[in-house]
Amino acid sequence: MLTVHAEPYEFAFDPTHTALIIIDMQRDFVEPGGFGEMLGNDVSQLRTAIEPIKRVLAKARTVGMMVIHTREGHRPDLADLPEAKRARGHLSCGIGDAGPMGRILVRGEHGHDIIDELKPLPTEPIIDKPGKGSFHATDLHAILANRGITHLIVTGVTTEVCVHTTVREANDRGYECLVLSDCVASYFPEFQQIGLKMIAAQGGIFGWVAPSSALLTVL
Ligand code: C5J
Repeated sequence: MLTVHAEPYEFAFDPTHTALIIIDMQRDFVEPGGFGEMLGNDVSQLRTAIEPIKRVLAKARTVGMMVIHTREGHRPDLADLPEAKRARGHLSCGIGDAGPMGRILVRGEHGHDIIDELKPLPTEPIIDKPGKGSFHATDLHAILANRGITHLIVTGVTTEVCVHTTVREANDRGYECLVLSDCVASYFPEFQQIGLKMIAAQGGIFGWVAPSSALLTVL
């Protein structure tokens, strides 16, 4: 077992039963000119996570830790897109429409794919998820169970939406989650700060929080 100095207390894990999960590092959320920016968000807030995730990804690959990538998006026929999600925000250009990087949040489109800096290896499962959580309507739980994974190192965007939803889902399924504070990001600095606090509050109600340096030191 290894231990990481974390909030609210030490996070103990066995790397052979731990997976690194990288959530939704997709062009449409992270790159200038994508859907996120089109909605008026400052994508530079999210881009701060790229280099720290790159370092953790390289280390995970070196030590042979399982790596999982996720992408939020929908079938090209949009049959898995709830009307409530499509209509939310009254957007003139929303999910399924032609956006700056192809059809917005549609599988197979340029904007839907993961940024080049964090390109998955062919051996690393990619979970295509229609919702915010990585477990909802996906085979993530089965994939993790088949590999005997009990602990998750959580990275990606955005802290208060897909990261939080995934950590909450994982927590309810019995996984121990360590969220790396510099490897998750939000368009809103106040949500980043409070989102991280909410995870480790009340004795680690959803999990643990630590900077990536604390993990890299023990790996
Ligand atoms: C959002 C996400 N924010 N990946 N998606 O809609 O957090």
